[in-house]
Amino acid sequence: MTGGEALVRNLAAHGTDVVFGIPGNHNLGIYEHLAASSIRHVLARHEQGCGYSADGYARVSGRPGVALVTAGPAVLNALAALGQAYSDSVPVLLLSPGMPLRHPARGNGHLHETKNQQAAVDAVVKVSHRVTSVSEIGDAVSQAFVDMTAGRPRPVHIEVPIDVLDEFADVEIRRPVPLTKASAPPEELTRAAALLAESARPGIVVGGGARFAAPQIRRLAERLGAAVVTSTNGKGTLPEDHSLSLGAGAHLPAVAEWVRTRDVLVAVGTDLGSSDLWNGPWQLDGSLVRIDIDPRQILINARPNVALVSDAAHALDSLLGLLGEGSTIAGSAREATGWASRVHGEAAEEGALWHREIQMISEVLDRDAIVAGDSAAFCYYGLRANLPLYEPASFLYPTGYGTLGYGLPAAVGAKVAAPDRQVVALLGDGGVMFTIAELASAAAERLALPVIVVDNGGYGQIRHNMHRRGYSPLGVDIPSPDFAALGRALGCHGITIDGAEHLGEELAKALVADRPTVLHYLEGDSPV
Ligand SMILES: Cc1ncc(C[n+]2csc(CCOP(=O)(O)OP(=O)(O)O)c2C)c(N)n1
Ligand SMILES: [Mg+2]
Repeated sequence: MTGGEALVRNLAAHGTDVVFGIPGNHNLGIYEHLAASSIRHVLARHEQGCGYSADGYARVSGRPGVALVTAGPAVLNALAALGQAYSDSVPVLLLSPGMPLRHPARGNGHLHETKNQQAAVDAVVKVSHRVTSVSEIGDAVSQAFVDMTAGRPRPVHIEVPIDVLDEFADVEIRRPVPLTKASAPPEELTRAAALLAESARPGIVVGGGARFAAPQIRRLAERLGAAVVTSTNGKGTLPEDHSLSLGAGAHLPAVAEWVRTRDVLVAVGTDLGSSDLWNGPWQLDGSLVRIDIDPRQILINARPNVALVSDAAHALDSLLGLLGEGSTIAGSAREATGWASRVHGEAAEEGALWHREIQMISEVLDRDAIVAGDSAAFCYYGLRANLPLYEPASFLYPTGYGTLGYGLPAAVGAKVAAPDRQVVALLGDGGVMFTIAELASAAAERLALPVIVVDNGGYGQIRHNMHRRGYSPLGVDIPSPDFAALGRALGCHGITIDGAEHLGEELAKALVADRPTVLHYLEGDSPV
């Protein structure tokens, strides 16, 4: 078979059922076989969209998301999305053609020639692998899936030279490599359990790395009577109406104080990064037990007293086993709920301006709803710590890398992965313009996807920061297009909403509509 067929058939053998792509001349040898396969193709309208949709698909399905683009500019267009996936530990596979093996000369003006495409991608992802023969493709796909899923999930790239795509060879279709999950050494687990058994004021911090350990997080919290705070990516891992939930406002001063006063803090699958904590590293007077699949990460930002290099669910199952049945320490649970009301109070103050909007949205959403956001004030000051979510990986947000334009295409990927769950995209008027073309992708797929554009007339946060630095804002006051009309032009429904009172009702309609709906929400008093 050809290199193109080998690639498609090996992907299918590794469980790929959807590809987010854009065809071009150089990847025709892949598309030919994709068309003949059972893999679904979802057309994006810009390669950034391919990458963000694959990211949203991966976060929600728990399986790698695949983006397929052509060479050169198409690959570079996808790089911001790969950077986001890297920073948030999301398994995304970028497939692209590359310059031919028998490239006649450097700089010969070949269509899409990039000085060093593979090196450009390699600088951003875990590994960029340029294969050099058809027979290598099966192993390359297997290795890519191992790189994406064996340890810390990360994006990878496979580049197939254009001439290899059309070359014939005997090919074996590979099966996925069976993987075992890493577990921590028993003596380290015993040390951690001993600390916890003695603890009077335990606490738990949960990141995106705990997304497959939600039942264990809940059991540990209830066993210890420990409150749980999550990072943005961990939001919803413990249902946010649980009495032990402190929510996802890890940056709040009350959370920093709660952390400082824990005698033992268990941090699970979180890098404790400044993009979550905002106000510098936490002060920790007690002991830190850290669980992380990545032995390099486990030392960063806070050095643990006990380091459990392990799959999160494994380590927590072992700790629960060692702690035994026992009953919740009543005093500690009471203390935890006291902290919860303090933290929720601070969060509500910070998000006060959007209180009604958030309440309206919350009333309409099911418990397993998925919300995709962007780097907009409404998302990070409003939704993050104030919109209750109840499932792991239900808040799709560009945390560490902070790229704009993430939310809409990520929501497309999420809705493709989970068509029966409610998915809502919530973005700023500035951010949505970065990937507005993906409305057309969502419309073509007939996705019942509400896209709420919160319009404060420009780059609100940046405007605010310019004011703070004492100069006249430049390049931040942006006259908005008629987003509703723009949505309609791209095949969606579109309405303009002035005032919170209609938001809930319009959102409810959009969630069951026959296509996406742009809800252009004119914000009254913007804080930024
Ligand atoms: C790709 C990218 N380019 C630029 C920025 C810088 N940036 C951060 S927030 C922001 C303003 C976003 O405006 P909007 O989406 O309307 O949200 P608002 O601040 O108004 O709430 C900008 C330009 C970024 N984060 N990502
Ligand atoms: Mg704005």
